[in-house]
Amino acid sequence: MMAADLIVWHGPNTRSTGTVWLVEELGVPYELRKVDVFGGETREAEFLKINPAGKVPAIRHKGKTLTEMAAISLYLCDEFPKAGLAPAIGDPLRADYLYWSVFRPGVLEPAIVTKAQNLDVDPRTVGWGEWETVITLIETALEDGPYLLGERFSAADILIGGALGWLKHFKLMPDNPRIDDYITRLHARPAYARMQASNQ
Ligand SMILES: N[C@@H](CCC(=O)N[C@@H](CS)C(=O)NCC(=O)O)C(=O)O
Repeated sequence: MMAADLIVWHGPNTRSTGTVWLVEELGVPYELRKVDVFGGETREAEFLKINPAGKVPAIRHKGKTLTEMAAISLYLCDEFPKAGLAPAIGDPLRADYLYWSVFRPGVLEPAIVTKAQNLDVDPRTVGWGEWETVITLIETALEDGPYLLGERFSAADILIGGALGWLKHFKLMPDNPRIDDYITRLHARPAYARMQASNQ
């Protein structure tokens, strides 16, 4: 059997679930390399050669290693455009797609950590603002359709919806009918179920 051109380093039940979900949605062959994050493997010399930051996800494609889940998502959707997970350059939805893809690490992630760890920050001096604002922005985007881009599912839903799913799981977010429906809709996707198998 030929080696897959795409390798995904994944720590079961960590942020890299989003990358596995993405490649399952893309429907491309890949080799899954599991990393024991909770056992400390990400801090070992062998893994640090792959990602010196000591974090999953990481991918290797065409001999090039890439880390950071949002960068990986943007890269893979452009490399595998047939899956239609990214509006093409020139499509008016491209702007929203880029906005939400960058929103995950730039705004949502730090807002989650600030809230979860009860950190005291001045919302005017940090780049992500207040928790309520962040959630309202997502809720408002979902007014126009089942997904962040309206009727169109995209890789941005995996980035944002993936984080929201973790928030619900860890009971960090109160009930919110629109966001709860969104998470349920995303979790019903066959690719999401296939990703869950990789967590075993
Ligand atoms: N900035 C990274 C964060 C990824 C991340 O936080 N990964 C965690 C798993 S949830 C990790 O690998 N932690 C292992 C460690 O710090 O040793 C991204 O967006 O991809």
